[in-house]
Amino acid sequence: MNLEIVVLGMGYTGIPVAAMFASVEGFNVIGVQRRSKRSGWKIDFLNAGRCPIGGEEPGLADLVEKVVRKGSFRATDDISVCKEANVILIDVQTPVDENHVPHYASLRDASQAVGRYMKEGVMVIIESTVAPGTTKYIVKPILEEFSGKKAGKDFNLVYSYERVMVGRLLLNLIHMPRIVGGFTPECTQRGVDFYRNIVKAELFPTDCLTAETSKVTENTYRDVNIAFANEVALICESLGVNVHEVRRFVNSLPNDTSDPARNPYRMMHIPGAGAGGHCLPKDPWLLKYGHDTYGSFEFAPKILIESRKINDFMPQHMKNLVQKALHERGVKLRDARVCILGLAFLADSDDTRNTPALPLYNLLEDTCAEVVVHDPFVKEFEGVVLTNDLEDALRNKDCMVIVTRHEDYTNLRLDRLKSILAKPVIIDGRNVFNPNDCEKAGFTYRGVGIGTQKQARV
Ligand code: SAJ
Repeated sequence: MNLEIVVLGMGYTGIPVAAMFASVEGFNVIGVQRRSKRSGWKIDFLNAGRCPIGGEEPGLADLVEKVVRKGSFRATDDISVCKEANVILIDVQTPVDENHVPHYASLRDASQAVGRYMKEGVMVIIESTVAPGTTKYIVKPILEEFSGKKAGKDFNLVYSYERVMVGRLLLNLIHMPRIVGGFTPECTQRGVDFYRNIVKAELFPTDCLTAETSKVTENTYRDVNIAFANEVALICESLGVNVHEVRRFVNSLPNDTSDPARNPYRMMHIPGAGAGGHCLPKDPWLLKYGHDTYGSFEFAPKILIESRKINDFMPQHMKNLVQKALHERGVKLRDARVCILGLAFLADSDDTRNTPALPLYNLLEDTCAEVVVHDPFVKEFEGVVLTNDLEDALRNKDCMVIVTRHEDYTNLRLDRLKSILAKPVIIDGRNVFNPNDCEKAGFTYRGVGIGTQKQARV
């Protein structure tokens, strides 16, 4: 079967999905990317067979090179390529603004452009994460207005969300079950048949609204569980116990005693320095927005909002740990020289979207004598003193603060650290070091959720 496919948005979702479909025999894929100051460079980069996504991303760079050389994938900023397309995927950014309201400028622009060029019989698929109700009440009317065509009659409309995760983009795309929500059952079936070309896992057919709601609920579920773990971590610190031991014991309770490892009901998440990324910090607000805007009755969600507050508080808590630890070493925060390890929001990636390292950096930068950030993958970041040279970052600093669990940091040796740092002080936001080893080696150690008897009143 020959198919002309267009993917709008060459980001962490658009690039892997475009490359995967371009690897299917007979499929020809064009990636559309605006020639913006921030992302325009990706077009020529991709057409040179190179993958713009940094960090550890198994298989993606090879696949991009292969499909470009094969001639089944190219990138452009010319949106009019949509006029030849049988299938158009929309993978643009859908952030929320400072009032937690969805900012749909890219989605509206993309929908207008697709509407202007799309042909009869095309299938339009939204993959971006959106508030429940967005496909029906925002995208569909725009597509119909600009094309003069009717959804479900003259073209198919589908909402099918991505489950990608940096560091395993292709793996999740191929092996994660996928939910396919159609505007009509025919739209759903065509969507399912289409994804069957690349997805080896189960495909769940449903409608657009249920699929939209499932996506933001899936991420909100994770955000709420992380918030619970962070709240327990704060309690453990005040009690003087180690949250990671508590978590190990809590997660040891099997549901199925014949197979203890299989424990679907109790899976306490991992507390830490904060929950960043493009998804978790915004999807709870998209869920709330959908309910507030398209819901049929008033109800104020509480858990998802309080959870966001707890997760957003963790950078402040990290700063408090820095202050307490330095105080123990007789260093005032205003005189302190601090090294933050990790700018990316996730281990071994270069993705800095909504990273919890930034609010911590800003909090410390306002008070300390010097703050420098190290990251092995992030090459530049406006407004942050950043280096890729670890020794340089640590030299003569009064403390090091771990925010991202990059592999490189898990191999750091305490004796080496002691010889580089001015003061042996470690603030651990990702449980990288063993507190007892640190204290035995003469360090002042503070970790999220790591309480010591010294601190506890009990
Ligand atoms: N985090 C914790 N504790 C945990 C897990 C994560 O503090 O136990 C932190 C991480 O350090 C990071 C943030 O949360 O700062 C997000 O981490 P993540 O592992 O959720 O990474 P994302 O945001 O790239 O991936 C999530 C995933 N969603 C779910 O697992 C429900 C992924 O499957 C989605 O595809 C992705 O969001 C998305 O694009 O929506």
